[in-house]
Amino acid sequence: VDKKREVILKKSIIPVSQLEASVFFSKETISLSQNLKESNTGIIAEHKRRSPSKSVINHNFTVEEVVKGYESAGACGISVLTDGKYFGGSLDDLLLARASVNIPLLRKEFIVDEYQIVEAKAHGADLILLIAAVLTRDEIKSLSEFAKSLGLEVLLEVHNHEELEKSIMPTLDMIGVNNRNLKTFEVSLDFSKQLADMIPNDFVKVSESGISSIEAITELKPYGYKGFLIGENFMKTDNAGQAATE
Ligand code: IGP
Repeated sequence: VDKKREVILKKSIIPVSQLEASVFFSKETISLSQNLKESNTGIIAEHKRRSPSKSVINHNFTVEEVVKGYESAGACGISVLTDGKYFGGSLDDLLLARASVNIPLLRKEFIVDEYQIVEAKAHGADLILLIAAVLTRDEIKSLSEFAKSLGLEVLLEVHNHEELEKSIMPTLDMIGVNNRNLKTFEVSLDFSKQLADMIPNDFVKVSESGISSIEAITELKPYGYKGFLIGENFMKTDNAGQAATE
């Protein structure tokens, strides 16, 4: 509800036509799903200053330093949180990241409106996140179709069987299982393990959140996971990029 109000306000401040005039809007996007298929590490590293479950994670580095570190460490892609209220991020973070690296960028946001997808593209994103927990099947369909029409890939996030079942459709590229329950903050890799078999093979499988060791990745790979979205574990170190190489 908050996001919808935010979007309505912003729409009247920056019109779509202005976003469409941005240099990035007409730039060709880079495919994260392709990178993940070809990679044997599959790391998607996240820029995350703070979170509702952890408050401050790290404030010692600029976005540019963090994302350049991730890129040189060999990440397949980078997730940039643009939500301000809960994560302290912004679209400026996405823009700065775009100006710093050449690997695929995910706009990490609670997307509820096409306008946010236009914003994502205009600020240099290559893909967007859609969260099944906050969208109906019809919304997932129209938002993913719209993203695809702009050349953006779509990562759909699920946390349980029902969310997965209602969401399967050909306009998605990757399906991510969030190991963190967004309501209780409980984290367990079992969520990824339990849902793995139900994700059709046409989608690249991504495991998100709570991944803090190589062992976790080794454990998840046999379930078919190709992508591993890691935020806090990299951000909390003194050298986020270095952590991504280890
Ligand atoms: C990263 P972690 O536990 O490595 O910091 O998690 C990422 O998965 C998490 O930030 C996330 C998220 C989200 C944030 C997953 N889904 C939806 C905001 C909205």
